[in-house]
Amino acid sequence: MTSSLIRKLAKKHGFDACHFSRPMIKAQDKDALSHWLANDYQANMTWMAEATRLERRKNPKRMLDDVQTVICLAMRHIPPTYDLKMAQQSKERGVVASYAYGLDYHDVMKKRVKALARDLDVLLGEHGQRVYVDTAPVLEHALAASSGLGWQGKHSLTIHREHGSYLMLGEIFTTASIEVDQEASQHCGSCTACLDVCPTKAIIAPYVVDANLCISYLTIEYKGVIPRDLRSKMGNHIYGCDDCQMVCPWNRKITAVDDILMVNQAHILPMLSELLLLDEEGFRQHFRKSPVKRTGRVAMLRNICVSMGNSGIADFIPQLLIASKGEEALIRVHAIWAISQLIAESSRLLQHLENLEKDEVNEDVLQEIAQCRQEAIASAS
Ligand code: B12
Ligand code: SF4
Ligand code: SF4
Repeated sequence: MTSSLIRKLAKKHGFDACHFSRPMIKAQDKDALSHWLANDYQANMTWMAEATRLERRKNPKRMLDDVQTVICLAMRHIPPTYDLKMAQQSKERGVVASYAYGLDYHDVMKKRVKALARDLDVLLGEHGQRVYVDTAPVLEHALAASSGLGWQGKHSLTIHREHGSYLMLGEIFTTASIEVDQEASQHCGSCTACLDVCPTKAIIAPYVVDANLCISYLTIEYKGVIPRDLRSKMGNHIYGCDDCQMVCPWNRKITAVDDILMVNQAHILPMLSELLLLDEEGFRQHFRKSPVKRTGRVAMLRNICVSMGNSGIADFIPQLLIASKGEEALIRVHAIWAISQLIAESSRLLQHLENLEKDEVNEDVLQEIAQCRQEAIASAS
């Protein structure tokens, strides 16, 4: 009874799914999380391995005294507006993950979850509650699966039977005891489309993603020099990656979605050459209210250089030469790599590298120049 009233309220607040679970994580999920961390699949996201946060992820009861129920919520976002082939062929453009086409979902979703929580205060009377969206130490997929919201696909994301996986998840933990739903059943079957398509083979086994290899991690969370062997596999992804979701059969039949994140057309397949021109102020303005702003200009321009390097478009070279002499070493490293990918003639490339080396003092940049030189010499002989 209470659950159906809450479901109605959730719908009123714009949620596409609302399910209920006890605050419990199964032993196999706890073990899988420990195994994931033991293998360093969390990459530089060291917060994931912090003892207190880990303990909370494994024991949701630690999140709120006397918590009885977890209300699992999902909101859909507009899926990619192109198919994989079209995205890959748009070489002069960068691919931005569809959840980032518009406003930052954290802001939009948190407001809605809080509004729903206020209604619950009225409906449930005296009770304790806390709301979470993404960043809290909550094992969202495991709770979503046990609440029946959706199963965890082999790409590790939660799939809703009708709405697919282009979802944002959030939870309300409450001390009220509400009847719970049945656990979701698995519907991946023998499909392996996501594992097969992943450009960097980051889905190292069904249900397990090594963040070190995932383009989403490399382009958004990671702020350093991108490993050389991964750069060419990144194609024209400049912010996040939807490839494993784009091939998923469960995303084929999804119905039209309300534009709750207010898509900004400028963020769909933007021109690489325009983005590389952005200075700090221009970047802030361009990505105001977008999740992209969290990644910062330097990391974003790094990603743009990599995409330019993978484009095969020689017209990018003059712009990259300017970037290779810019202020930020991180951008210089990737601009130089990109130049080395686009200049086929070794003698010309070696000349550029020699010029760039003259005034360079940064170790990472010098190392990049040395590696590009070695490769140019090897390809000439
Ligand atoms: C860290 C993180 C990342 C990392 C690591 C991703 C990962 N797969 O672990 C990086 C930066 C790579 C990332 C990328 C993305 N993320 Co992210 N991310 C998170 C975050 C904060 C934690 C995830 C986590 O705990 N990972 C640790 C691993 C161990 O957990 P797990 O994947 O659930 O692991 C389980 C399985 O391995 C399972 N398992 C193991 N063996 C088996 C066997 C079987 C049979 C089964 C069923 C299960 C199973 O057991 C483990 C424990 O339950 C969550 C939010 C949250 N608080 O949960 C968002 C979240 C998962 N991300 C989200 C999104 C949208 C993305 C991207 C799609 C963004 C993009 N477009 O670029 C990509 C997708 C990449 C991918 N294929 O996973 C959404 C997913 C929405 C959905 N539909 O599920 C979330 C839920 C955020 C949100 N609140 O909406 N993300
Ligand atoms: S988001 Fe991209 S790189 Fe990461 S697992 Fe999916 S397909 Fe692979
Ligand atoms: S692509 Fe296939 S294996 Fe991967 S999540 Fe979708 S149904 Fe499951």
